[in-house]
Amino acid sequence: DQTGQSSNRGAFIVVEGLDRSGKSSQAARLLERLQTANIPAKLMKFPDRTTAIGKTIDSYLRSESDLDDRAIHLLFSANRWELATSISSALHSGTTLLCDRYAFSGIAFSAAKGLPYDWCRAPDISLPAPDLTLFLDVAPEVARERGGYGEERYEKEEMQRQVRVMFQRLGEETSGSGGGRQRWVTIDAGQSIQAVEEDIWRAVEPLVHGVDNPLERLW
Ligand code: T5A
Ligand code: NA
Repeated sequence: DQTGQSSNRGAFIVVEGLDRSGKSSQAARLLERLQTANIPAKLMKFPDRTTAIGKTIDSYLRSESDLDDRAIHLLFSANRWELATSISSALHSGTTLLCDRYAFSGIAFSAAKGLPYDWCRAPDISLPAPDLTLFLDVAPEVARERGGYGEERYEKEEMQRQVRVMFQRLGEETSGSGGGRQRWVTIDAGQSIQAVEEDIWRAVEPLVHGVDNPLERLW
């Protein structure tokens, strides 16, 4: 465009991490920062517990119901697919989209339970791919000390340890040759809330005026 800052679409930025790594706190701060800078931005969250599928997921996570491991995995993925069109239309209308958890959580948690990694990845193939994934990395023993830990199904230290290994594998695959333009940045989430916010801003700032490359599909 005339300013030379051509921006075909908004950036798709995903925040991932272990339970209690500070994703929601940081996503909210980032949204506020973008809005203060007059950048059109929107925040989404997965699981989106408000839809019919989301309500089933919510009940499962709060241990009010039980489901086969594969069935719940597919519901988490279906919950993303039911919002995939709104993700791409928001991006193409120029909105920067922040997403609190996405397909990487889907794979990491189910694979940590023992389901085959490739099987876990299959239902998320060809979802809109983030331009940037911020992985908030924190030692499970640090996360454990934070507010609210242990209230939901997966918030046990041994499970979180397995999940962390899976996230590391996903990060290597995403930033490796198969990842196209998709970037994976690991953030030390064991720091103060303000220090984490600054590290995140450094990674996000180059994308806030929009991106030119077409929206990719996962894997
Ligand atoms: N899941 C999810 C799957 O199995 N498959 C999937 O496909 C998906 C999408 C629910 C569960 O679902 C699983 C993963 C999860 O186990 P959720 O709804 O995102 O996922 O979980 P929540 O309970 O909402 O969020 P988390 O537990 O992950 O917490 P956050 O968002 O990481 O942390 P936040 O910001 O709420 O902070 C937690 C506490 O820590 C403090 C905060 O003030 C708060 O008290 N805190 C800090 N304290 C010190 N230093 C810092 N830097 C801090 N940052 C935050
Ligand atoms: Na959260």
